Amino acid sequence: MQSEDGALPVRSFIGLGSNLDRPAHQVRTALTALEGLPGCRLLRQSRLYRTPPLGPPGQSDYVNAVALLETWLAPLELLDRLQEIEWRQGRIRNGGHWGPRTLDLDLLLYGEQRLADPRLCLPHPQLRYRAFVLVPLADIAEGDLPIPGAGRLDELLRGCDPAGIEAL
Ligand code: A4P
Ligand code: MG
Repeated sequence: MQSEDGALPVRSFIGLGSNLDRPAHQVRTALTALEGLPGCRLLRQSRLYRTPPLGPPGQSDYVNAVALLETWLAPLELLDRLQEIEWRQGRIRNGGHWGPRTLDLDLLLYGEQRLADPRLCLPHPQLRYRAFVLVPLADIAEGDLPIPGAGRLDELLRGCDPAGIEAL
């Protein structure tokens, strides 16, 4: 499919995470919202995983998943749409950086684009280190998926520690 101006879509992976207010429900609701996003098509979604929290101690476990979109939106437009979904789902930030949240949507990859905008870094700078992202990503991507600046998905998976991560 092409947009009216003939532009081709880009494949973009989105990371979903929640550890407040029925996390699995938050993630499923967000997947439904991604399915309805204008200018996008939801192509694949990973299983949902329960994952140990990274960040300040005392947080509950997270539920994480990854979705693959085909999108005609520019990267910053897509980020705006993701942040609208976060706010619609009542994102509460009461734990500071890396603290608990009802919904976090991270733009992990936008094709093979690299970007260092004040509002958007691509690929997501933490992607390469995080088993709670790499494990669900591997559900829906090939091992040779390029992560610009970091290598291939299968190499990164070998270097991460999946301890405590369980499919729901
Ligand atoms: N921003 C820049 N690049 C991006 C990108 N690629 N995708 C900017 C999304 N946003 C991006 O993010 C702050 C700003 O980053 C945004 O306004 C956007 O312009 P935020 O999500 O509002 O703030 P934050 O979440 O507190 O910080 P940060 O660094 O984004 O945290 P993360 O990386 O999202 O990590 N443990 C487990 N098990 N599972 C999790 O999902 N998540 C976090 C949060 C911590 N621990 C976790 C999990
Ligand atoms: Mg975030």
